[in-house]
Amino acid sequence: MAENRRTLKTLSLLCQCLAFLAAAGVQPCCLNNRINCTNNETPRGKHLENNSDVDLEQLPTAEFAHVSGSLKRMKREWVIPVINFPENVRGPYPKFVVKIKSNNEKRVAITYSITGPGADQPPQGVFTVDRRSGVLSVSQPLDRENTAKYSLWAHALNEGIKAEEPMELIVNVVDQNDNAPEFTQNPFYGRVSDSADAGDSVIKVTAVDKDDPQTYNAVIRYRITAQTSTEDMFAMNPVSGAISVKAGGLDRETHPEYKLTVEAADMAGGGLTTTCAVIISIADSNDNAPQFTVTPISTSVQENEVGVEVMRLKVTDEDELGSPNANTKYSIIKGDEGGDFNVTTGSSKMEGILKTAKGLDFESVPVFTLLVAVTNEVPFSGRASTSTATVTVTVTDKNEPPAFSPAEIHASVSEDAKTQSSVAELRAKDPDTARKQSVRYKLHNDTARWLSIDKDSGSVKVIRKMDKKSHYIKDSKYTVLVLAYDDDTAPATGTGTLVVTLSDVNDHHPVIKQRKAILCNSDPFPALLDIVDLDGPGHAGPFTVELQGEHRINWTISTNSTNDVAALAPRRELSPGDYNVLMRIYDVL
Ligand SMILES: *[C@@H]1O[C@H](CO)[C@@H](O)[C@H](O)[C@H]1NC(C)=O
Ligand SMILES: *[C@@H]1O[C@H](CO)[C@@H](O)[C@H](O)[C@H]1NC(C)=O
Ligand SMILES: *[C@@H]1O[C@H](CO)[C@@H](O)[C@H](O)[C@H]1NC(C)=O
Ligand SMILES: *[C@@H]1O[C@H](CO)[C@@H](O)[C@H](O)[C@H]1NC(C)=O
Ligand SMILES: *[C@@H]1O[C@H](CO)[C@@H](O)[C@H](O)[C@H]1NC(C)=O
Ligand SMILES: *[C@@H]1O[C@H](CO)[C@@H](O)[C@H](O)[C@H]1NC(C)=O
Ligand SMILES: [Ca+2]
Repeated sequence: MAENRRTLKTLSLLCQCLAFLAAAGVQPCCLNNRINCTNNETPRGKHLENNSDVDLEQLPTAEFAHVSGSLKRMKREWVIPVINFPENVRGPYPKFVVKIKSNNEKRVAITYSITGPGADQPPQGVFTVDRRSGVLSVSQPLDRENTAKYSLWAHALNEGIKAEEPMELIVNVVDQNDNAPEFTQNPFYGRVSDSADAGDSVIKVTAVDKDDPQTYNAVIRYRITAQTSTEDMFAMNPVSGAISVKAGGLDRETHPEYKLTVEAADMAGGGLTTTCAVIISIADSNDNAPQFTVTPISTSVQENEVGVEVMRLKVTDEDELGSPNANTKYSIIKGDEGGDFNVTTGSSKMEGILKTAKGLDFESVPVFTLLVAVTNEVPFSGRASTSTATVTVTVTDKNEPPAFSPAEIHASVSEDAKTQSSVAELRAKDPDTARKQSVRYKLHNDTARWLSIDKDSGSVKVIRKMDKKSHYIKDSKYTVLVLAYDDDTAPATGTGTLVVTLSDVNDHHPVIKQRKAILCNSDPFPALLDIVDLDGPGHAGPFTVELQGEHRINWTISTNSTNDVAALAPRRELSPGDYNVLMRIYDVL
């Protein structure tokens, strides 16, 4: 019973102590950047030069729990009072923190000590205890940003023997606003298109504050303090630090860059401040259409020239040169229905090169009127109207050569053709209808000198016997290049090919090779007679063989359409002896 009562008493004492500590806890008195405060209203923080001016009995006290009964149970119920002590307290030091006290103090001589980081472990000696009085003091200003909390163990000894269970003392370092916000970088670089609208975000800046995030010491608000332009083009969200476009109308062409000064202030805007630069570059957008420098434009081009440069169309663009907003593309939107022209972009990207895609024909279209449009590589972002140029292309006439149609003329001549016999009538047409010209003809490589041509009419004749066995003949053909030229001062010449096929003449008789044949008189195998004809195909086999007159009585003959062979056989059994058989052979069927 006595034990219980004592425990209760101790607990109630503890509760008083807790309440007292809470009341005496030093509040963060140093708001708004005032870090020179000392608190003279409560003993905590009082300078302890000597103990004589302090009434020890009236100091806030942390009492050891009385050890009795189950230690475990005690420990669980043991609530450690937290001692709040502000950082940056102005000297002189040491300063009083709390008095530790054992209930056995009255009965026996107690000596006090503290252990733990800040006492006997690094940072050593921040806290010290008077071994006789139990007065715990701090020896130097505390820095919350360095150590926000100290855990010390208080010990009470009687003649070197533990008189109490060690008590844990937590010293919470109370934050003072001793750190200004810091921007995470300086300057910040932002970029926004010059076509951005009001409200479009540009960049978000961030500042951090080392002070206690649980207090206003670390609550940051942002604002823009200066903008380069006369008009305020940007707005800032005070809480997030996001910068956005305040009003449209940014123009890279006049203001390629803006410089802002932004401020971060803690105490939710009323405390310590830091500034930082924000450089915002205005990105180009395609808000200017490229323009042709001259319009309309006239030029001329020679007919029949493919891929020849007709002209270069120069353009200007106010957007950022070299970017897709200024680089150009071209198209012919009118006047080139036949696909005679082609416009490509020059290497500078600021000119269009008009070329002929086909050979132009002066005789069919002497003048083209083209409408060429220019755009950028990317679409226009705003309202920009496409610039066009009218290009008048005059086709200049050129002396064109007469042309053979078809270019290869085939003719056939008998190999024994008489001189002056006609071979072919050549005709070449002159396309220069706009000029009065007459066409002349010429043989180019009649190397064998067999032919003649009439200069005016183009009539080709044989002038010498053509020899089929000549080395000029290839595959029975004699090939000669023929020329047609006009009577221009600078004549134009067209060429054609005359292919003369020498046709064969039937100047050989077919003959039977065998003059004698022997047959059996009874049931004989026919005598096979070979037929020979020295003419070429067309004038040789297949052959027709006919028996003559009375020879048909005793004999029969047949020919084979595929073989040059005649089969002679007796009609009946003949008496042995010599027989003359008369037959006629034709080299036509
Ligand atoms: C802090 O110090 C300044 C100048 O020494 C003084 O004017 C001010 O009153 C002091 N503040 C407090 C709370 O003591
Ligand atoms: C400290 O104590 C001594 C006497 O022990 C006394 O002379 C001195 O004035 C005291 N100092 C202060 C600041 O009270
Ligand atoms: C124009 O010429 C260029 C290059 O010679 C070619 O790549 C392109 O396809 C041509 N365009 C037309 C429409 O012929
Ligand atoms: C004439 O020239 C053409 C083309 O080179 C050739 O094929 C032909 O055999 C030539 N004719 C003669 C007779 O050399
Ligand atoms: C003709 O040819 C056919 C087949 O090629 C052959 O059967 C026949 O005997 C031949 N006649 C003569 C008369 O050679
Ligand atoms: C036909 O054959 C018979 C009998 O061998 C002979 O008498 C006769 O002279 C022959 N006729 C001819 C025209 O050879
Ligand atoms: Ca542009």
